[in-house]
Amino acid sequence: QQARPVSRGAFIVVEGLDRAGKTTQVKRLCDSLYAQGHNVKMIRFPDRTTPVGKMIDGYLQSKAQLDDHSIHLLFSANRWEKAAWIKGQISQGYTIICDRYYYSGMVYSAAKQNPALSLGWARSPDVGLPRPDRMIFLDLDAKEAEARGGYGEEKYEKRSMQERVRELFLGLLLKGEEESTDMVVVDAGQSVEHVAHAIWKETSGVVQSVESGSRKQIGT
Ligand code: FDM
Repeated sequence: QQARPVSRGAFIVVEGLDRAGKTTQVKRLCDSLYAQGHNVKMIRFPDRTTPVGKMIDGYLQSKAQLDDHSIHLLFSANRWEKAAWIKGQISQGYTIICDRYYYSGMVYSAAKQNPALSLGWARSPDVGLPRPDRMIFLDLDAKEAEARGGYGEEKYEKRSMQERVRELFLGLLLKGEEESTDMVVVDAGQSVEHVAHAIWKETSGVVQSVESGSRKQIGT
C-alpha cells in the first residue's frame, strides 16, 4: 500500500521484562502498521552497534566491570546518540517503534538497590530526550517469564532482579508524572495473537491521530 503524506510520525515505545515477548510484538506491530500504509521504522535500546553500545554489551556479558552510575550514564548516552535521528525520522513522517527506552533505563538501574542510585537520579540524564506518544508495558509475572524457557546468561537475567524491575515498572503508574500518563499496561501472559491485538488497540489510534496532525509536536 502507498504511504500517505502525514503531519509527523508517531513515537511508540514497547517495554517489558526479559521474555515478555517484546521483540516478537515490536515486529508484529511494525508489520501491521506497514500493511496499513504507514511509514514505520524499528529501533532498539541498547543499540549495541555504536561505540557506546559496545561498552554496554561488554558490561551485560560480564566482560567488563563498571560502576552502577557509569553504566547508567552509558545507557543514557546510547539514547542521546540516536535522539536527533529519532526526531528527524518522526518529522519526515516515519512512525518509530522502539524496543526499550528510558523507562528500562530508570527501573533496571534503580532495581540494583544501590542506595546512591534512586529512581529520580536515574531519570535525570534522560531529561530532554524525545518523549513517546505512547509507552506499552508488557506485563508478565517474573515466575512465568522464567518458565518461558529460562533466562539467558546476561547480567540482569535473574528472578530477584526481574521481580524488582517489574515492581518498579508498575510503580511508574503511580508517579503521577509523564511516565504514568504515557504508559499503558498490556497483559503479556496471553497468546501472541491476543497480546498483539491488545497492543494494536492501544497504539493504532495514537498513530492515526499523530499522523493526522491532531496531536502536538513531539515533546521532550
Ligand atoms: N537495560 C536496558 C538497562 O539496564 N538500561 C537501559 O537503559 C536499557 C535500555 O539491558 F536487561 C537492560 C535491560 C536488559 C538489558 O536489553 C539488555 P535487551 O533488550 O535484552 O537487549
